[in-house]
Amino acid sequence: MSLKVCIVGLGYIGLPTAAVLADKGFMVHGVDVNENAVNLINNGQVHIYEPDLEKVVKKVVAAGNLTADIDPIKADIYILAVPTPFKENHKPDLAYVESATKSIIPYIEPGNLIILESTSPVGTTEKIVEWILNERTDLSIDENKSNQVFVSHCPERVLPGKILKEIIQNDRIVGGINKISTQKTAEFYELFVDGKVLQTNAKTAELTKLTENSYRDVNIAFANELSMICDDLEIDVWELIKLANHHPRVNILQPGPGVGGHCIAVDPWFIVDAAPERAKLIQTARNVNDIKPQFVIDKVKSAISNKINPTIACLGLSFKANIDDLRESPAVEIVSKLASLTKNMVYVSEPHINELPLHLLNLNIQLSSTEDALKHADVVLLLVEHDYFKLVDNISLKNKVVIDTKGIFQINNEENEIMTKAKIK
Ligand code: SAJ
Repeated sequence: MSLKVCIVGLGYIGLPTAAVLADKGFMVHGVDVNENAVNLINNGQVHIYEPDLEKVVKKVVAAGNLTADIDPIKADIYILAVPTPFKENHKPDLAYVESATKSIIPYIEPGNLIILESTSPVGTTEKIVEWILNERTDLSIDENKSNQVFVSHCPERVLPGKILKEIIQNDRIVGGINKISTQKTAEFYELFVDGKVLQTNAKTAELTKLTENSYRDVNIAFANELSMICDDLEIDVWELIKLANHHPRVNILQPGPGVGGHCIAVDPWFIVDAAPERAKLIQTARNVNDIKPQFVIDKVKSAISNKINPTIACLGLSFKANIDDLRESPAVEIVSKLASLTKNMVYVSEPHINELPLHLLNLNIQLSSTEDALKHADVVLLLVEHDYFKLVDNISLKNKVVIDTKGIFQINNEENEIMTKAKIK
C-alpha cells in the first residue's frame, strides 16, 4: 500500500512537493488555511505560478492521488512547509510553524514521521518535539519504544522557477532529532530524490540551510556594493564584473535593485539573531542589500531633478526574473516610493501579473503593457531582467532617461540622455 503523506502549507514549496509526491504514487493530502487555494487545488488548478505546476496538479488530482483541505488527516508522514518570516525587530517568527505543528498533533500516531521543510532558526526542530510531547504525553521520541515518533528537519532548497525539477534533482540535507529519525527521513527522500540525501543532526541541517542563503546574500551584497562604488567612480559595473570574472577563481554575482523574495532577504537574520556578536559580515551584507532600493530611488530623483512632473515607466515588479512572485520585492518598494515623486501616472509593466498588489492600488500607479509604458515615459527604470524586457529595442528607448538596474539594455548613452553614472549599476 502506498504511503500517506500529509503536507501542511500549500504555498511555493508545499504545493509543488505535494504534486511531485502524488505524481510518484504517494497518497497525498495537502492542508492550507487558504480556502480559496484548497478549492482551486481540488479542481486541479493552482493559486501560484510555477512552470508546469498546474499541469501536474491537474493530473494527480484527477488520478485521486492529491486531495486538499483546511484540516489534516491521519497519515504516515507529515511535512510542514509553512512560512518562517521575521518580526519587525528581525527576530524569527515561528507562529506558522507552531500552528502547523499544533494542527497535526491530534492526528499523530506512534511510528509517524514528522518533517520540517520550512527554513528555520537553529533549535526549531527540537521545539516541534517539545510542542508535540507537551500535548501528547502518550507519545515519545525514545528509541525502541513502541510509542516512538520520528522528527527531522529537511530544508527545502529549490529555486523558484525551477521547483519541480529541483525537488527531484537537488541533493538534500536530512537532520533528525536522533539517528533513527534521520535514517527514516533519509529513506523517505531516497524514494523520490535523484540527488544525494546527506545525513546529519537537526541543528546542523537548520544552520546549513541558513548558511546557503547567507552565502548568496553576502555575495550579492558584494556585487551591489561594487555597483555603488562604480557609480561614484563612473565605471561600468557590468563590464567590471565581466572582466574580473575572467580570473579562474573569481565569480562575482550580479548587482540589482536590491534583494527580494522570502528567503535570502530573511534567513541571514536568523543567524544574526542566534549569534549577534559574531555574525558581523552577514549583518553588514543584509544592510548593504537593504539600502540598494533607496540608492535606485535617489538615482531616479537626480535623473528627474530638472523635469516637472515627469512620467516614469518601471519595467518589472517581481522579486526576480521570469516569475510572478512579488514577495519582499525591491521593485515593489521602489515603485511605491516613486509614485510620490511625480503627480503624473507611474506606468508599471509586469507581464506576469494581471493586477497590482493591494497596497499599490490607491497610488498614481498604472499596470500597463510594456509598449504603453514606454510610449508615455520620460524616464524608463528597468527593475527586473525578465526575458520579455530583453526584446525592448533601442528605438523605444530613444530620447528617454534610462536607468537600468540589471544591465540588460545595450544603449547609446548620449542619444538617451544617460550618463554612465545614471545607468546604475
Ligand atoms: N539576485 C541578485 N543578483 C544575483 C542573484 C540574485 O541581485 O546575482 C537577487 C534576485 O534578483 C532576488 C534575490 O537576489 O531578488 C534572491 O534570488 P535568488 O535567485 O538568489 O534566490 P531565491 O530567493 O529565489 O531562492 C533562494 C535559493 N538559495 C540559494 O541559491 C542559496 C534557493 O535554492 C532556496 O531554496 C531559496 O532561496 C529558499 O527557499 O530558501
